[in-house]
Amino acid sequence: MVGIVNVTPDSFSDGGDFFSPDAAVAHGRQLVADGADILDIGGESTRPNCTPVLVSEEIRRVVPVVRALRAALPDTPVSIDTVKAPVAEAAIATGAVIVNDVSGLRLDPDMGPLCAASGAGVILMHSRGAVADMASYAHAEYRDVTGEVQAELRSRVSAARDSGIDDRSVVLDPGIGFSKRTEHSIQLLADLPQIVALGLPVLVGVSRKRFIGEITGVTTTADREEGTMAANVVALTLGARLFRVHDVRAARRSLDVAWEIMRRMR
Ligand code: HH2
Repeated sequence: MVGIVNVTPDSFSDGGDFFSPDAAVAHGRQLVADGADILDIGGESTRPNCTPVLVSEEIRRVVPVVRALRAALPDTPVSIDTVKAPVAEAAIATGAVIVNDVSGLRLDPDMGPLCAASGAGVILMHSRGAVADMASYAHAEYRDVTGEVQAELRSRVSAARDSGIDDRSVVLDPGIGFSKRTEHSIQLLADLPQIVALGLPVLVGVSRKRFIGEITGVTTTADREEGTMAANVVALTLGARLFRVHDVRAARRSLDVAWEIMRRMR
């Protein structure tokens, strides 16, 4: 279970809630108490038309939070959600051990070599385009969404290998809601076994996303928790093994119950 700590003023569901380091650290502690195994710290929103964040500002946002969380929760691995190698480098120097790159190593040529040299774990997420438009529909044209996402993820795995990253450090993520319309996100989740077939652990990030709002009619992002639970449980049954969520307690409980049943299936 990966708990989300957004140190941003503008994230789509919790922007501004944990923008001060103290609030972010208190939130991280709560998420771990609720059952998070990993905390994912982000200092830049990917919501469409978000304000670009300078490297120096992103470092200023995330490094104190990584440092404080490492001190407060030394047994909880910290992941840094960034597409910028200098931000990842600063976070790793402060104790982060996983790089969550929503561009799948596409946007910063230094990211792959940095991850290889540091031995960090790497989440390779599928997306298209730049940070400002990757969560929009600007590049959401597909003839076969699952086939194309699978092929593009395979090429990101090759890029990771070319940088010297060990396959054992890599997790794949289909990038739900990134360069995808609602029908694409739903189809990808339904076809998750084809992403699992790439042979690496799969993470899904469905938490509170737009496709849930479009299915249920729920516009308030924080009220999309029931839909989030349903999508996570289905993803678990289809092979996902890591879940990036805002509401860790509800996700932990629902996935623990689903898993107890699943592991006895004959
Ligand atoms: N989704 C978001 C951000 N980072 N990382 C991975 N690996 N997978 C995801 O699905 C994913 C992600 C978007 O959610 P959030 O962090 O809540 O919003 P924002 O980008 O507005 O900060």
